[in-house]
Amino acid sequence: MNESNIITLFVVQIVSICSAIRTNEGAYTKIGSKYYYIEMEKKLMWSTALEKCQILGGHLAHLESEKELAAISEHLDQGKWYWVDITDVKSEGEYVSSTTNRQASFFRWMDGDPNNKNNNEHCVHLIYYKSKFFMNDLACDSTISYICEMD
Ligand SMILES: [Ca+2]
Ligand SMILES: [Ca+2]
Repeated sequence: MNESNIITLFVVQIVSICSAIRTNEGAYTKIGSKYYYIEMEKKLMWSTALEKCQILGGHLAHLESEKELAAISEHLDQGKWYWVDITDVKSEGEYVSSTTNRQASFFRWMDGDPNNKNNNEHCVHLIYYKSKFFMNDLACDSTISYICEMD
């Protein structure tokens, strides 16, 4: 790598750090008993959101109770969809938490879901429906908002 490439790389990193600071990216907030970062602007595929949360020192949100879902719901934009840490990409119908690598323990599915539409819905997100947020399985390459959680 020559000197100008190194300088370019350096500048790119500085710019991305400044952008992160400006947008408060990765600023975790205590909601209920946990710390979350809710991405309001960027939309990513599930796997990219998973990596992004790791880069930001956490993991995709691991919801464990109705109480946690209700608490985080207060902070979400009802017009947006948000990835959480559940996927059945390895084995259809077996919903695993990517945080624990074990079967997920808490679900609040929307009526009629999970429906694995077109045999291609393996990642779980939150969606506002009528009066509250529910879970739905969605194609993993959909680009939507996401919620990170830090332990
Ligand atoms: Ca599925
Ligand atoms: Ca679905």
